[in-house]
Amino acid sequence: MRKGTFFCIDGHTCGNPVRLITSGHPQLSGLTMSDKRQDFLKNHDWIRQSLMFEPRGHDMMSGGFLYPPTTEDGDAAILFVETSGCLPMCGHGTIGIVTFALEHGLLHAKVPGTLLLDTPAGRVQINYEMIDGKVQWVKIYNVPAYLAHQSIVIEVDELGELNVDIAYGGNFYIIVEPQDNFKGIEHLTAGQILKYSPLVRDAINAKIKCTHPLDPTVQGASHVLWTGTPKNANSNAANAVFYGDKAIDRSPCGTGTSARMAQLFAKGQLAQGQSFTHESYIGSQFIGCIEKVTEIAGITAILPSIQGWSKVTGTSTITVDDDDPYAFGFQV
Ligand code: PYC
Repeated sequence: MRKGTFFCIDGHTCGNPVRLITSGHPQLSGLTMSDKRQDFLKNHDWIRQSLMFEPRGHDMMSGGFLYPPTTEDGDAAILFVETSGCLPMCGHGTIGIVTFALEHGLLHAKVPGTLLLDTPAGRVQINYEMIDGKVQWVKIYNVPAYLAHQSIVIEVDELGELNVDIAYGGNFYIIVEPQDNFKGIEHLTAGQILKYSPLVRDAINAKIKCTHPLDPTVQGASHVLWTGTPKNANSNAANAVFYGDKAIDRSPCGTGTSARMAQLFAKGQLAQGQSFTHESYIGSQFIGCIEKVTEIAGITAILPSIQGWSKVTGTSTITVDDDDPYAFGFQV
């Protein structure tokens, strides 16, 4: 029996995959996107597993659904899906979803060039430029980002002692900067990043409980952001972001760039209004900026912006049948 049929627009944001699923949306209960995220995870997670895991997806697969706005002035809402679950916020996913939806006539801005989107992490504003039906760039004014914990020492097999910070930029990021036992991403292979990152994540989550002060459903340090020397002369910094169980972000990571700017701001190394060109593991770039300084629940935070681009690579109709032993995918 047919369990589901999903029309998808596939593409990438600065190299990292984005799958916008435009049909087969489950009806979600709840008033906010955070509530709806919980409902999706509890009652409809098979859709994510089917569309993100092999054989219909792969380790890096990431995407989302557009929903009607949950606020009066919103233009639309996004539910993010990826191999690790449903992220509260995803920067590269938002840039891709907005680009694909605008180019396919699925999103209409009340004010041309501007969109207000509701995400599980909160409201984000989008600015974009469209020429001859093609979106040239998308800029996200992201949710508040802040440095959550500083200088935590962990012990990691093979590497030894590491001193790390944790910052929030829509997800909680463990930030590893060059130090005695880690010389920078240019000194690690992709295989080593995939091997050490889960060890770093486990060590941190065993030691510290990260919970968002305004939404207790957003918890746990999920991503590991390793820093290093950029390949491009015009980049300010480079990173390799580990997410899920086996993924290194091919884009510079929108929520990771927000978290990194919050960390650098808190340490006095990046100022309000300063532009921050952040490079990914494959050398693609986002332009970040600290737009404003604010506070959430008494914590000093920044309002970051991130700008990048996406390209559509194709469309597909994905079917999920009950008699397929891998209807809900698998992970190796
Ligand atoms: O761009 O925010 C992002 C992101 C999160 C995980 C992968 N990319």
